[in-house]
Amino acid sequence: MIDLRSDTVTKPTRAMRDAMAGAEVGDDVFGEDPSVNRLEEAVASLLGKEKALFVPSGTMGNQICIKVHTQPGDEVIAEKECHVFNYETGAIAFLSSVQVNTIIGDHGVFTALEVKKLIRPHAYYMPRTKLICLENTHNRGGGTIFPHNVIKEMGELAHDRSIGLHLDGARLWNACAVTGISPATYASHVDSISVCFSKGLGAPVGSAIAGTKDFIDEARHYRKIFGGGMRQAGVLAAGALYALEHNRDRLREDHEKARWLAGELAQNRLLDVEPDTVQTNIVLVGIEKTGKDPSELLAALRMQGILLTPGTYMSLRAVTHMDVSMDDVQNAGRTINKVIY
Ligand code: TLP
Repeated sequence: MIDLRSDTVTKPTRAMRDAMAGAEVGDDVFGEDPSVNRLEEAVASLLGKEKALFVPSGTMGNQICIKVHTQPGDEVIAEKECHVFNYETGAIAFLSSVQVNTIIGDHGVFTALEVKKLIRPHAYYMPRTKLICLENTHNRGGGTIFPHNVIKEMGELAHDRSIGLHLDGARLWNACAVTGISPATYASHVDSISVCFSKGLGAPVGSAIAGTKDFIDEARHYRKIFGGGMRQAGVLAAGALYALEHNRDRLREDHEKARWLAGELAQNRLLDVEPDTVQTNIVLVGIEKTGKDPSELLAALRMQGILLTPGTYMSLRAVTHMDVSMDDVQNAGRTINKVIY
């Protein structure tokens, strides 16, 4: 099987497993796990924030941040296709009891002016706009890099209006690998940020959030409420540290594979692929002209050993990662073009 469903499917390498097996551990609910502490310090420093917190998943990281920023009944401005709105099982309503005011972006990207238009005036009968959420790279946008200057403008707007700004940076590393902009520079414009180790970086489990000391102290409280207080989590933190140290530079290879795949599939007259929009490791493949449902095509491709997921409306998604080689991706591309003709 050539598994292009997600960059979450990667398995830890021998060297990563060795690092995990040898990790020093302690009880992290008491703050006594040296490996977790080391990871949190490394992430805070990499992101230029006062403090960071290790969490079990990207979803928990985002949802804790939303919880800390808001009160029930508040409003969050987010892009219509973003992860916190589409793929976190309604947690934003379930856990924080807030509502989302959405913007339709261009491949997930929107401007500060569009946000400005949605910020509620102070009126007792209106919800309070408390948070703006960004996603970089943008998953359903096709791995799009949110432009740094726009994030900076968002930061200025949020600051002026006393609104929080959160960045879902599950794949921030991919953006940094392309733009050369440091994680700390991106993070400097936002109040809170989540990053993942278990996507392109190849760790088996784990994400982190970062912000001010006060923000993270509050976040630690909610992590426990949400059931994310882990004990000897140093085994996982060691995998995450290994991933951070060894697997960020190689993300460029995943981007090259995605570009190759997009170019190959763009030659298929039944598929809509925009190779110019493929900036990182995600390829969205429009299938409207095939006249078939995503599920039908996914099943046909599975029979030929290719695994993809549904993308946005009438599209499939392919994600490249460290466990598929360029050869695998080339085989997958040619096979997809044979199956869909
Ligand atoms: N995304 C997964 C699925 O949930 C769609 C994937 O396969 O891409 N933010 C972003 C931008 C993400 O893409 C994801 C995972 C998360 C947050 C959540 O991370 P986890 O799965 O660790 O909760």
